[in-house]
Amino acid sequence: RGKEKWPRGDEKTWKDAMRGVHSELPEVTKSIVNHVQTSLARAPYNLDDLGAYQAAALSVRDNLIVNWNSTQLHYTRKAPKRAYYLSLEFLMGRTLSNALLNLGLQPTYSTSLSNLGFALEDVLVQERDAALGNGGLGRLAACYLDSSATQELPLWGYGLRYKYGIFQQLINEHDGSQLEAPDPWLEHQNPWELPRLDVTYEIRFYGSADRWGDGSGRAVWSGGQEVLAVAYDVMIPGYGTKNTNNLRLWESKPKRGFDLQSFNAGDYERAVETSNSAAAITSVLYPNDHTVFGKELRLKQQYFWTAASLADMMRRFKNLEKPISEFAEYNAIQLNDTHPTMAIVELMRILVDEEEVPWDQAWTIVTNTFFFTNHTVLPEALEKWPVPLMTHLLPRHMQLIFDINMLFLQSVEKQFPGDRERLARMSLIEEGFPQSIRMANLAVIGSKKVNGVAELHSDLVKRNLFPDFVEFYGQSKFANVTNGITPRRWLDQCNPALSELITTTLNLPREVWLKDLFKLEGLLKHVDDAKFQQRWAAVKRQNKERLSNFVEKTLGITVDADAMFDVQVKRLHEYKRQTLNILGVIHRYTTLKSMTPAERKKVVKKAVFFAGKAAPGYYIAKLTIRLIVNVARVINEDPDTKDYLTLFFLPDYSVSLAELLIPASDISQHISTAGTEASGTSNMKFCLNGGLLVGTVDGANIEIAEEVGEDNVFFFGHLTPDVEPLRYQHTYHPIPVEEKSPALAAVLNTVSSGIFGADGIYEPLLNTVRQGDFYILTDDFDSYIKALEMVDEAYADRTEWIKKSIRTSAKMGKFSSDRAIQDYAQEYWNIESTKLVEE
Ligand code: OAK
Repeated sequence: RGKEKWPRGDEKTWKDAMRGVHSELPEVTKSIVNHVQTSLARAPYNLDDLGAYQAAALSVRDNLIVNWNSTQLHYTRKAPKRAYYLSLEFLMGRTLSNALLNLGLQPTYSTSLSNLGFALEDVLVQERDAALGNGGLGRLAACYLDSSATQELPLWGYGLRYKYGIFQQLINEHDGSQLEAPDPWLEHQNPWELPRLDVTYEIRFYGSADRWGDGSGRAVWSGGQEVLAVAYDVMIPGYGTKNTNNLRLWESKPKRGFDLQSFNAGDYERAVETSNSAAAITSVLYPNDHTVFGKELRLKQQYFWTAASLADMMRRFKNLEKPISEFAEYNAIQLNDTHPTMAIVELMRILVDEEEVPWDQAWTIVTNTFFFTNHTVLPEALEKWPVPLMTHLLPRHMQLIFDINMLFLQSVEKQFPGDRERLARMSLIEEGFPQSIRMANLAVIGSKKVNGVAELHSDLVKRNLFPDFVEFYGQSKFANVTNGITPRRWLDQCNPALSELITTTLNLPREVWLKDLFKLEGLLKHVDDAKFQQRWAAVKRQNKERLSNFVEKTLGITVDADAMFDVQVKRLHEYKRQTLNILGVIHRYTTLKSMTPAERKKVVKKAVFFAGKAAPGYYIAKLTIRLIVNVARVINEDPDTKDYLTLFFLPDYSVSLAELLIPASDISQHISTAGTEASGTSNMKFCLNGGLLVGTVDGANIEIAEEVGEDNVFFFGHLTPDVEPLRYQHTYHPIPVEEKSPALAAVLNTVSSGIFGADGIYEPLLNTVRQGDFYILTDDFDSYIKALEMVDEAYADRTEWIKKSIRTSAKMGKFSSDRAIQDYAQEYWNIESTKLVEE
């Protein structure tokens, strides 16, 4: 560090704090310095940004723990009905900035850190993302935790404490392909969790189940292997309240350090193996999104987590000393997709086998406790577990599933006598070799209500996924809760400049509009105010520069912040059609190439950004990444066009990267084949930050357009009812691409020609379009290109564009996750807010 002065910051502040000469110093400064000295055992002389982060985090954590403790005590004393959100994924991102915002301590920490020689923004980025999720489903769970605490609802999350989160994505410099590296996120200590080494449960696998044989349906399950579940609690602060909720994550451990019996018998290897296999359960998050592989370890994860969570709830319920028949009056359990469906069977097991509740009464309790959300209609995501695997791993649960199924089918038979095909369709067991268990059917029949995540999606759930169940139970069991996002993280934290502008324009404290997002409508009356328009545009410009600086630092390429920023960020999947986007980019590139320099000067400059991970085994998705990266290499080097079009694939998409990208977008793309994207939530985030939307008539895009007006959304493409007939046509009466869309055919040929990489490496990807074209790119391409032309035209009129941007943001009230969580609380769980008050 040469001549730089040490310690950083104000020497007297450091010295006084360390010597205990405290009187004049702010509490926060004392606390940070104290953590540097004691918890970190470090001196100020070599403290770097990471050390400052750790000390600040530990100091903030002290505040959280106090609130968390009081909240939990408050819940225990008041004993309200509680809700539990069971999710295999919680995509939390960073915590320090969120905790500072929610506690209202941002300015204080900023000042104290600055006196100690650190800039808050440099300190915040030292934190590693908690990335215990794949995509939309996991991030939604995180937003709902934020909203439940903010709304002072007694809700806990339950999940797994994976040792490795979602893999880190690297791009192979040589060929542009995706590489995966592990994400050992717990390597540095994690200040946001509280290990509860005393809260443990023994979870059984394998063994045998013996029925009592007395007609009661009861059985005894014994033997097999027992694994220990250990609780880690993550504190979830609410915004503008002291209420601090809990996210309990389970870690698996061998029950004893070693299997002593094998150890003593001289079989050291086997002894260590069982201990490995116990720890393996919570070792890694499965990196597949929307696809199931039927691996035994995944089923182990699901059971381990649901069994530990239910044992925990049961213990808490028993402390209330209420009759077991009242279980559902005190507990509501939300199933985040089918992953936690075994909880239904496990609660039956506890009630019937352990609590000796008669079968019918047990089933009534179960079906009043659970609620089920479906998050996709894609068939490859429908979980089905082989009967032989379930019989081996969870013999008692297999018996219970057969019993539940028999009684259920009897009631179907009663309502629809003699309809065998209906019985076969509705059965929990799918015939085949081997037979398998339909987890979605089990989730439906075991739950009080079933919901989709946007209006269109909820209709498709009823019409395409569960039509027989709608006929059987009636419409009222099936409903909709349109997804939402937390405006705290997705506006105030990621876009402080816009938040500030909104606060001054609305002339309301931000605490007010951040808790009642409909207040944003107040912006509408300023939409024609030229000064306001300028400020709005200046904020967007500033965010674009922030992104440009990041891109320059990470990729070494300069981005012109004058260009229109066009962003598509999400998991790579054929249904999301990143392929359509990259083929559109190539079309724009070849069009530019064919122009004269004078013509080019009239074209709207554009920078296109992609980011997103592909599942490690998803060949076509990985090939798409490779194409994007290699097209970027060609385009960004082309002297004819690089002033007008640049293309970037930003590696390792994450919550934190989203926080940088979203505020910088002018336009974002949500272009799934109609009827395939259940909702989408990043579409809401972009719009909230004043970005406009290019999209298909799909998922929540539709409801966004309803709010902001169709003239502020760039819709294109075929509608949901067209998709099936088109697929039929592709199969039985195919029309060659050349006829359907000459423009697309030309683009495909450009790729085949080898200018982005020879040897036909992209042919398998191109063939998904040329043959079969399941996601109807050939049918949508021309209207997609037209929509992008409309975007160019609209963007050229700067003032009109800014107005569209303001109007869009102003109408996002509906998409706050506060609205969504209140809907669940009132219409599903029947729980009430309970505010923590100081005593
Ligand atoms: C992941 C695995 C299995 C089933 C569904 C998913 C998933 O992430 N679905 C996504 O959920 C989001 C939250 O509801 C929706 O916004 C996305 O449209 C949906 O694809």
